[in-house]
Amino acid sequence: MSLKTKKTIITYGTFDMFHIGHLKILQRLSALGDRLIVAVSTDEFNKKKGKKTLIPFEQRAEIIENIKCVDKVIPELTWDQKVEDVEKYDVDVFAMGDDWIGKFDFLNEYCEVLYLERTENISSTDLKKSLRKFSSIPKEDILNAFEIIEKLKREFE
Ligand code: C2G
Repeated sequence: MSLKTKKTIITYGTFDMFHIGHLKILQRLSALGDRLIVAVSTDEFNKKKGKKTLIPFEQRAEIIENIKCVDKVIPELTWDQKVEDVEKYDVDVFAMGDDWIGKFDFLNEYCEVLYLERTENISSTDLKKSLRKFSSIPKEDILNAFEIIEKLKREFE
């Protein structure tokens, strides 16, 4: 009987517009064990989730792959792959942010299930909203604003 030495953690997400909330949860998950596997949702799967992403899957996966505390990145293609992943990678802990609380309790049959507190006041959705607001400002208005700032700057010099 082989003694299991490495504790494996798995989590899932889109990680669009990677921000501090994403980093914090990955760091906390990694601290729970020895190996952290992150399943990154593909663009096709996000369409099924009704989620539009700004950053394409390949780039989101590459960013996560290069986060120090992440050991492995796999694609998330469907809602139904979690049991298979838990068994395939011999996972000890499945964990998500608490915006998913209770949604994956069925996995308790296969491994420990945890929901961690989200980082407040930051989300990809809000970042995208701000970008949309910003990009909705007519170019002329932005140029005018810069002109006014330039004038003020000259007056203060
Ligand atoms: N998160 C967080 N704090 C934030 C924003 C996000 O801790 N301020 C966490 C979420 O709770 C989640 C992870 O970061 O655990 C990734 O979040 P999303 O990219 O929004 O993931 P989502 O699109 O909800 O995908 O099968 C599950 C899905 O793939 C989850």
